[in-house]
Amino acid sequence: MILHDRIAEILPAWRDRVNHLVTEHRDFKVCDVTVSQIYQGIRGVQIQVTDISYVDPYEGLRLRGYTIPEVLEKLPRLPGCEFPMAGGLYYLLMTDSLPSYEEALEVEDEWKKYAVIPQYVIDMIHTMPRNTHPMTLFSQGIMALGVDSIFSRQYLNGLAKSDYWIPTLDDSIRLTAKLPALAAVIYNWKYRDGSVIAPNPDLDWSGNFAYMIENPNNHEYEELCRLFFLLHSDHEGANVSAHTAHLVNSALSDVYLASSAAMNGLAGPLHGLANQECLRWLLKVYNSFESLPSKEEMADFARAELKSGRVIPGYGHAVLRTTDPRFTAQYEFAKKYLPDDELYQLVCRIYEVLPGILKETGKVKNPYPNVDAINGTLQYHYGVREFDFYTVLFGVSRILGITAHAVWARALNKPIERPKSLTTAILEERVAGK
Ligand code: NMX
Ligand code: MLT
Repeated sequence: MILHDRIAEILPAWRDRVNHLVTEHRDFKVCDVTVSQIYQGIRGVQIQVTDISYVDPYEGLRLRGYTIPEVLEKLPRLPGCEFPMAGGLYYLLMTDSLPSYEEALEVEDEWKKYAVIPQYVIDMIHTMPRNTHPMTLFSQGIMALGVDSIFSRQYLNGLAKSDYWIPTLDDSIRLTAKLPALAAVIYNWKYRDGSVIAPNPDLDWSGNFAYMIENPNNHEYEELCRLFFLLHSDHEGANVSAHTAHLVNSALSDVYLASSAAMNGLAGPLHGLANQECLRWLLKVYNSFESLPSKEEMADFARAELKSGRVIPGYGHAVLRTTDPRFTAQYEFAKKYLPDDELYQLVCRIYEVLPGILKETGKVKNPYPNVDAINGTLQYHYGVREFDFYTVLFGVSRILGITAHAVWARALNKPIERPKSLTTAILEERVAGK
């Protein structure tokens, strides 16, 4: 397949670069670790190298070196579409180069071969209690798909280490191919009549999700899916979900196991679940006022929230120190397609006021919005109002990045990840100079 061919072509040069660093500069010190970093979530400690994406604190995400506006401009799109095909994005993430239109289509066509969800996975989901969180179902579904892992089978048959990346890529294509349909099975069972709608071969990967949940606003919602799935695909290697996947996959657990584990991290309210929490909070604000609050009213409301010890979802970030460009891209979408939407206008009002209020606290390091501050608003506008589902959409997209990291970790022979922990007594002795 085209991704295999391209990776095989560029891999020797990448292996040379890594070998050179490891052999010629093995003792070069990359960073120090302080006591406060150890106790504060290993924040800022540079523990990994990955080339799939990078987050600059002041500029935000670059996917394979390209900013979000560049990716949106340069990736190929289908005729009549404003936003690019996810197939082209996957080509970029996997191969480090921008695809031609034909190359993006080839990935889309490969996905179409594997897009259908096996009946046993549907049955498993349909037997779960109705109140199961959609992220639990999503994680379970991914695990269940793993019975067919090509990597795990070939590993048992003695596959050479230098070839681990090949079945990892095979698994990655088969898993990512099924994600829109898996998400749609979950959505239709949780919130609709449980119908299983087969993917439409005439649509792309992203557009198919809109089709399979029978979204009535089809064309605009398809466009939103293309944008949303692009924006959430990766955020370098050390966020909770990507790092979890990397750790699990480093034990040579296959990409199904690693992606499922990642989704369990994404399901946390400080990470991906923040988009669900964000919309809940936005509706709470909306319902507290009869019309759009004034700046003063909004500021008073936000101060009261902070005073009661709550975090304001959608604001702040562990790495970013500016407005998240993924927020900005969706903000632009809303400005164009839903300028009169009252929740969007509330998002704008909050954006005017909240950074100043968060700065007043003196402790929030990034007072600006992250991606979650707006994405639920757009879904809500297009009728996807079941906000506990939003993190599944984030997950569908994020596994594109996670699997690209996994293929390259295997291609570059990264070993099992196993740092070191200390005891409090050891640390006390060290700081005392003993
Ligand atoms: N509202 C209220 N307080 C906040 C916020 C916020 N939005 N963001 C940070 N703080 C507090 C934080 O709780 C901490 O307080 P304390 O010292 O009392 O424990 C203090 O400010 C310093 O935290 P930071 O160093 O600025 O942030 P950190 O790197 O620890 O955490 C987040 C980053 C994203 C977890 C944090 O900003 C947060 O909880 N935000 C709200 C949840 C959210 O939007 N998460 C989504 C992240 C993005 N995603 O897509 O996954
Ligand atoms: C993400 O997209 O993973 C989030 O913004 C969280 C992060 O980068 O830490």
